[in-house]
Amino acid sequence: MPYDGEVFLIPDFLSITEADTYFKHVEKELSWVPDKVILYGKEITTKRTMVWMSDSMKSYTYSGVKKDIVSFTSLLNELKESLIRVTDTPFNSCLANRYANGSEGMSWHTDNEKELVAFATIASISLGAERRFDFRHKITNETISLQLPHGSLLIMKGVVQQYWKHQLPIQKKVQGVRVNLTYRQMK
Ligand SMILES: O=C(O)CCC(=O)C(=O)O
Ligand SMILES: [Mn+2]
Repeated sequence: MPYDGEVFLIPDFLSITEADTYFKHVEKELSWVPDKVILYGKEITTKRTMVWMSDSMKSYTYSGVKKDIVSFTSLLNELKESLIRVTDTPFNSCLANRYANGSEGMSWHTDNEKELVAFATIASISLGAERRFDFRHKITNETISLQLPHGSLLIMKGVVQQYWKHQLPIQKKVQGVRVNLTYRQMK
């Protein structure tokens, strides 16, 4: 980021072989469920699917909607341990999102839920189809776009969530599945 927070992208954090292994693993082993979010006061079910994983918690309520939480698979726990070493952040949970194709995305938001440790680093691994990822500054409206390839690591750090929103835009031309793993530090 030019100002107000730090973002790092490591496009080849995982080798293609490692990324393929993780992608197959999450496709096969995770029980993907649609997300429920409150939009304009109404509960809606998203097309994208998700899984929450945590070291300890069993459920968590966000925007009035209760989410089930499962334990880490051993492979995703190994990835957590390596991200803890690389970023020096004690991650204890992971939100996995699955987008079946480019008609699914996630609209503008910040990751600043009260359950998250404030200003804590978030580590985001992308698997599968490459997608664009946008940041928009809350005051200046400056927009910055990145490409998130298979096996990349995006690190969001410091005050970035206070000043910038982010989105995964819909990209109708993208055919393939994308999975995103965001490792987080919950209170
Ligand atoms: O899929 C992505 O890259 C973004 C996901 C995201 O922003 C979130 O889970 O909060
Ligand atoms: Mn987010």
